[in-house]
Amino acid sequence: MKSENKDQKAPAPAPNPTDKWFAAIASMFELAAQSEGPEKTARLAGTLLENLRSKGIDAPKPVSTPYVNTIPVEVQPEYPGDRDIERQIKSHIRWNAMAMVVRANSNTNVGGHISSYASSATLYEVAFNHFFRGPTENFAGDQIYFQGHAAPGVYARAFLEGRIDEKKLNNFRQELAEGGGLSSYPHPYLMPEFWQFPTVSMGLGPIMSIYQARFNRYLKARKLIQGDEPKVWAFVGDGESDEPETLGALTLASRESLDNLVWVVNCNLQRLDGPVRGNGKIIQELEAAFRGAGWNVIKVIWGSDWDALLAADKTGLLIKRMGEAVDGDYQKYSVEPGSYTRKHFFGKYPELLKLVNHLTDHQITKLLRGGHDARKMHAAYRAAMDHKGAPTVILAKTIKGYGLGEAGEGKNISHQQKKLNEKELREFRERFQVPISDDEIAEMPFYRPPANSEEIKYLLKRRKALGGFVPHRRVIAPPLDVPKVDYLGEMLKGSGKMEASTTMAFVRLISLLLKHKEIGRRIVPIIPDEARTFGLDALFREIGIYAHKGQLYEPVDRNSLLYYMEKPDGQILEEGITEAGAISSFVAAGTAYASHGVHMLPFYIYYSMFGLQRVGDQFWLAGDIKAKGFLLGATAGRTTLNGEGLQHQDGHSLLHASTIPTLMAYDPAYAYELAVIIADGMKRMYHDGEDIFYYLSLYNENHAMPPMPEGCTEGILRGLYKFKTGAEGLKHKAQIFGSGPIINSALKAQNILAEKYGVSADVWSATSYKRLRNEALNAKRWNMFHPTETPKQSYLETTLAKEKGPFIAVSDNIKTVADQIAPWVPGGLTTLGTDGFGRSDVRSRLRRFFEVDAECTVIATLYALAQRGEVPAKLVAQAIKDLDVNPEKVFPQIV
Ligand SMILES: Cc1ncc(C[n+]2csc(CCOP(=O)(O)OP(=O)(O)O)c2C)c(N)n1
Ligand SMILES: [Mg+2]
Repeated sequence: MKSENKDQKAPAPAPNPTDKWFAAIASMFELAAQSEGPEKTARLAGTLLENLRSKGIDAPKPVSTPYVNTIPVEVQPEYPGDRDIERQIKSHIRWNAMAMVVRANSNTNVGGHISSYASSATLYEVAFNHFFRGPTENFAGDQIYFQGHAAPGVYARAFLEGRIDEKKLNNFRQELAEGGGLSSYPHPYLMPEFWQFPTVSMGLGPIMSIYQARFNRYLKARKLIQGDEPKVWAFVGDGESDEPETLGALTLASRESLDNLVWVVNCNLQRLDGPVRGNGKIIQELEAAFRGAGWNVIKVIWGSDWDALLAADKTGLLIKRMGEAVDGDYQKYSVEPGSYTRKHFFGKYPELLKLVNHLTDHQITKLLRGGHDARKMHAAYRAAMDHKGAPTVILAKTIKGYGLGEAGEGKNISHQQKKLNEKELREFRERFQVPISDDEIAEMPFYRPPANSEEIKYLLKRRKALGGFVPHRRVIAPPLDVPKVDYLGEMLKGSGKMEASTTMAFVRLISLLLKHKEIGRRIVPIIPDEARTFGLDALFREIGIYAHKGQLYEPVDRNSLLYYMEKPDGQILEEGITEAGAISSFVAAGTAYASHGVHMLPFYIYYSMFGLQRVGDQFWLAGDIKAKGFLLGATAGRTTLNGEGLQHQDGHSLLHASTIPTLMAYDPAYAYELAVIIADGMKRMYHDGEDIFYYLSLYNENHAMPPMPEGCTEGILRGLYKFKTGAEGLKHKAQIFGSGPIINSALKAQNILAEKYGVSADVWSATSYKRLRNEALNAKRWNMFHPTETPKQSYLETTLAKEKGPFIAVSDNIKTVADQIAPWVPGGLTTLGTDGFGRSDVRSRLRRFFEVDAECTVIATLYALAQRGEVPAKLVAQAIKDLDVNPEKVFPQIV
């Protein structure tokens, strides 16, 4: 330990109760408590601290405040719009949103949700009329993550705006109906000119919005975009806040000072089954979490009707009562008549009963919650827009199914309600004064006021003033001039005597791409704390790590050539240990062409086991949102990643990858294959504009990288090509497919088979079983529907048709990966793979254990020949003996 430095300034002493300042302030608070009550005094203390902070004094920040609105009525701004017209517009939207769901279900039972939008209509409408900015020539537009289940409300508004016609509205959730329909939830893949961000898998919208806001800053810092900064808005459910992804990245947003980010949590106190926190208060719980994480928190709990009650509450008893009641109570107040609330909420204290003596039961029923009050929401949004230095969350209290009355307002079944009877429809119509006659009501017609009505003129004027319609996804990025494979020429030449892994080859490849004049600066290397593992650490110094504050400290390795360099325009996104965050960055970068009109090329390299398996739903979302880029599952293979064992060894990512329709899945063995696949991928995605993305396995085993053989480009891309023909003049013939470094098992087996057993085996590199299968399926399907025409043959079928002998596949993946093509392999496919949990050990023992080594490949080949009657069974038995394989050995596959 260092000796204490006497010259150092001593820390300020803790406040001493005898200190004159302390004593004065303390006695003032005591006086306040006596006259105003403890609740008001606590609020006073909070406001005082806040005041001090606004004057630059670093006063402590409480994580929770009383259960009242954060913005006091005294500082609430004037409402800038025409509230009557806005209310009418909102009512029409409410009706249409409800009608589209109820209509769809009366015809088809396709589902849909009424109550989420019913609770959030005001949250959206205030923002549509006053805050959301649409894209213009020079502005990307605000980026809005709508709550997935509120989609009917967004469609209903677009209907009033004239962007969606009645037929489409009628075909909500019936996308395959004649003339098309509307997707159930926000899916850019299905409605590419409308939705920007998929949100319906709970938690993904929230986390993506944080990384989107950060990526916007990254683009700006790197001078790839200019002009006004979009606001990123995320509408989140209170139930959704239980997803780890929702709250998991909060501190990133505050650390990065993302004041371009606003979350609105719709606190309707309910989720699907019932209350979010019946015994507690979700708003208070979230407030503490967000404040603790450094966010600006604005609570909008009470509507304007409560202002007078709070002002009249001289003792703070009302605030105390508000704090006492739990969410389960508040839900009850929303379903019971005003008399119930009078008795059970106010009635707990006689003084509070007096406070509401002047109100009828009906008036008590109508006391609004903050999230249903446009003025309160407007004040919150205004404050969020003006807040600097930190992201804002607005916790808005609402009622689930607001306006549905008996049909579901505040009820536990509310989320699932999708049918209303005629009586309920009439009540809804009356409550929101929708001009639909008694004769028509049972038909649930949609209602759109005439084009020249005040409402429509107002609505369009507001959108025009704000730049245009939202949501609106537009793709304006011009095609990129991507480098051809020759640019990666050195990767095609082979490594000579030197051995390398495909991971090392990738490091070389990305270094070359970073130097390319057109695309170099558009490359976004994304790494979740694993750069050193993959040998990418040299990039730290070459292109820098993005850090909005730069580097405020001297890194410990400053004197080394490749030090850990952070800088404001750094190119690498070093995410730390968050695969969920890293894939969110991938999505933000991979969709910059649509959200900013700028092509970016993300290369997200990660530990393959912690990708598709861990955050697979986000990979799926990347397909939906049409993200482009390359995902690199490094340290792939159940046996190539030796030592690490069961939780690390991946043998199934390629199978996961094959489930995502637009994900191209490759398992390259050699550096030149990698170069060919990536060059073609860049062309397909960024030049030809295909909506696809790529997954490639990378391995860490060093082996010789051969030069690229002539004429194999098509085979590499389509999934299979002959790499090395077997010896001539032998009696038997076989075909072995190898992938990744396990191609070396095939090549070694080729030698043994030729030398010892008279078998000439051709060795193939199988780069994409997924692609082979999909092409084969397509051909088969075409043939089925065109039975009288000349059948088509897939690439796989044509390629294998002329080959002789049994087919054997060996890879470092579970067998189902190669088995994808089995139906089209003449005579069937014998597959070797790594089914079962991994083990920690060295490669050679692992490969024997999983039976994917050269010896087991020889045995499998001979056995396949024996089954065809081409060699005697005893030759197989002999080989098992010769090659020292124990036939009774344990095998990890579990039945
Ligand atoms: C990951 C995930 N799990 C479950 C669901 C099914 N689900 C859809 S909405 C919902 C309840 C949503 O409650 P909340 O977030 O409070 O939203 P609200 O509708 O109340 O505004 C559930 C469980 C889902 N869409 N995504
Ligand atoms: Mg909810």
